[in-house]
Amino acid sequence: MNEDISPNYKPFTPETIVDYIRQRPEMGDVFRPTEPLVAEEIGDGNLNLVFRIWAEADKERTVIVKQALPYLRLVGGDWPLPVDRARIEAEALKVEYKLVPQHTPRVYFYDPDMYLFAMQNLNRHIIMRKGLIEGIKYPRFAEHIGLFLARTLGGTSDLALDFKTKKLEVKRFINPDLCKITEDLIFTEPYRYTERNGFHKELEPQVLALQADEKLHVEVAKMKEKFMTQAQALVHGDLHTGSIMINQTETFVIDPEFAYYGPMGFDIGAVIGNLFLNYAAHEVRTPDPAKRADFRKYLTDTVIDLWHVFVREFQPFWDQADPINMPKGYQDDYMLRVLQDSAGLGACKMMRRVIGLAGVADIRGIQDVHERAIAGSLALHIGRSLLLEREQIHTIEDLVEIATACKPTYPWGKTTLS
Ligand code: SR1
Ligand code: MG
Repeated sequence: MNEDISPNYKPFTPETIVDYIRQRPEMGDVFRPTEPLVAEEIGDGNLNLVFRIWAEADKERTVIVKQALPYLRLVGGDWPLPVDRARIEAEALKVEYKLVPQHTPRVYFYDPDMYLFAMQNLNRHIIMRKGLIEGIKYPRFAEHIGLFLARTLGGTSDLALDFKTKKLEVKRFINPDLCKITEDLIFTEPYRYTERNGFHKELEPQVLALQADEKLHVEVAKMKEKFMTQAQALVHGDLHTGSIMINQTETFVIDPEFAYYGPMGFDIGAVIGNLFLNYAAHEVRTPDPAKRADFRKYLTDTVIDLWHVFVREFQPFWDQADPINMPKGYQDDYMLRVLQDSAGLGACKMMRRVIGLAGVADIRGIQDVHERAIAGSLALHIGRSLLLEREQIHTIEDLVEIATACKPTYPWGKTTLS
């Protein structure tokens, strides 16, 4: 990493952010110049400071300020990270807001000296991962995320942008250090020994088998190459269910600091993979078989529906395509490749969340280690199958069939390990 940080940069605290935000002219519509404001730091992610600020007299007048730290918060000062990622995130949000404002928070401003931006506070929504862990269904999610994916991926691809704009956009969103995190944490470290991996000892036999499976490594390498070389569209880059704020009527996608030009399947696969991580977690989180089957049907119906919405909402990009350059056969082949990429890339994202650094609460939050291993085992089987069998997938129903045929391995019996 080689970056000159602005000499004015300083990380804010809840005390100092209040004066700063009061002085920003862009906040004039939200706050009055001298009124008392309250702030708290609410960042529980892996990377940044996040402040919630509101008017003492009216909690509804509120903003979120997100500031990049020059290191990875999850690990500390030993892992430096470029603060320019705040610019990438703010610019990606602006692109997404133009394409799909109903599912993107509004950005008020970006400050290139402080590497922070202010955005709409989604205070009537919760992180989707938390809701899914509790077994809450979101009936409008498939429609919303299918539309978000189609508009943001189609709308930033060569199907929508002219030859020059597309290349300049690729340049504007070059994001090497955050892409390197993905290359290491998703495509490399889960498949070898490293101290950063975070699986429990109970899962070791299955992890060691994956780490010795050369056939699997070949397919992971193909996915990594795709991630590193295919500048197909502006992808969010980290579209797991922790990057989605939701309620029964609305869905917003947040946190695109990993945005760059990459394969569409990386985002679609992230959503699908995270729904299947939750599916795996309910193996033990919902012991009642009828309730479990019901919630899992919601999850698999969501996977199926979101893909169909994606295809439907992507169609306008094909309707304006040159029929000689891009005949129907090419269009069908393109969509099939996106589907198979979603399976393969989503599978890699599943396996990393079980084996590597930064696991997901769906699985790592299961207290009993034996139960956690069962859920993790199922997630690994689903990931492995989707990756190895992705070329046999021709419809989204094929994908769901492969995933739902998987079962966890129970070789270890009840244990006292903790
Ligand atoms: C080291 S950062 C760990 C993870 O957090 C983000 O959400 C990304 O998924 C990244 O891989
Ligand atoms: Mg994030």
